[in-house]
Amino acid sequence: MEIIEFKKEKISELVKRSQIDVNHIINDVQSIINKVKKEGDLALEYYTSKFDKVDLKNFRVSKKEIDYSYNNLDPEIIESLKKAGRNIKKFHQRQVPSEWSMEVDSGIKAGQIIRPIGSAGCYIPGGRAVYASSILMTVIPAKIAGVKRIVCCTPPQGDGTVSDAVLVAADIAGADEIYKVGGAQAIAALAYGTSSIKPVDKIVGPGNIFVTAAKKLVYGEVDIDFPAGPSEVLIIADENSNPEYITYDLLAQAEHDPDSPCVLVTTDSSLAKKVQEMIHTNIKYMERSNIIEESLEKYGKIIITNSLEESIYFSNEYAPEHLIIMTSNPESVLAEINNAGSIFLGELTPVSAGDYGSGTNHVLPTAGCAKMYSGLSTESFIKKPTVQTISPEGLSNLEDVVIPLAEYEGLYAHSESFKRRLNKK
Ligand code: HSO
Ligand code: ZN
Repeated sequence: MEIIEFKKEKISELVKRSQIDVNHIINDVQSIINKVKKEGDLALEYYTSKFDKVDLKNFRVSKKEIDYSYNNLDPEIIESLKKAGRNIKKFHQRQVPSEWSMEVDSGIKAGQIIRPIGSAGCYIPGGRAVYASSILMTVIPAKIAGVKRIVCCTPPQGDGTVSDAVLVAADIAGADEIYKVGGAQAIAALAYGTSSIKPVDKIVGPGNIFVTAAKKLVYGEVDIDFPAGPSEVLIIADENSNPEYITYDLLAQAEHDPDSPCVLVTTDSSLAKKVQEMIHTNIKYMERSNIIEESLEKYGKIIITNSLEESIYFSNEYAPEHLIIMTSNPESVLAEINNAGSIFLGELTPVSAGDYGSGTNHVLPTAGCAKMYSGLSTESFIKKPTVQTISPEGLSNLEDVVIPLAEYEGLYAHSESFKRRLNKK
């Protein structure tokens, strides 16, 4: 991991990391989507055989398969999933927004109600790890929001099954349907429907670049959450921070993906050197040392700043998915933070706590998207229609607004619909 002196002029260079640039694959992904749209299940069979190397005719996971997974899975893991599920549920219950109503002006009553979307599709990646925790993170908020139909899609393993932990997590979280379909073809099926998978209103969850590209292409036909690419972390540290904790927090994020960016920003150059050495010494003992080496080589950085203010400035420009504030007074730094997906305060708060079970969501915006998106939450599955009632007094109150503006816009039926009521009051 290289150590770099912070220079404000170089900020755009310094915040660069794996972009969610889907342009080079967009045509291929569009043709996958078109084929699924046209041929439905037959296209799903074709792509599952081509990409997942397994021939499936039936994509739906049966009750029998779920029961089998409960029997097959280590009881300790089942208990961990249940405990994580309880915390995630508690946290997301608190996120349910309230309905409200107010008097905007005399006789003009207006407010907001909350309604869940009708159906949600939760995508769970296969590939480099078994993301059972991601099932909890996507399904539980949808359930709490009141979504009636929650569908999960995940690629089948080589033997045509789905990992036991994923199925048990889906059951604990309350998923209604689970399908063994992955990649862009799963996103197309969720967006447009096939004879075995009915379409959904919104697709959420992390995925590889093909999934991200497909989500971008179907957006508008259905809603999506946001582009969620390789996991990333930025740590703000000072001379009192613990180099060992920092080292393992960086390694933990780097083991996700060879494109995972991991950054330490500190005012203390001796801490920087210690972390650099510790990473170097420990990397070879890690299970996933190949992935870690590649990601740290490509996007790992230790940045030395001249002040805490500069560290904060850099962090806000970087807009990391996960931000750990490990300085002496993390709360005061937090007050200055604008852009981050999820924030971890103090040296005893690792990202792994949020990844699995402190209750917060781990589906978060990456690649700088924390500048404009928040992570997945109960509100991601809730719509907020507005409601109003106008009384005779409200009509008079609005007369000098609606009629002149409607007529100025040349919309005389608008002004007429208002006038008719004025005359009746
Ligand atoms: N850090 C990942 C979530 C995860 N970690 C799942 C372990 N399992 C993205 O926030
Ligand atoms: Zn993680």
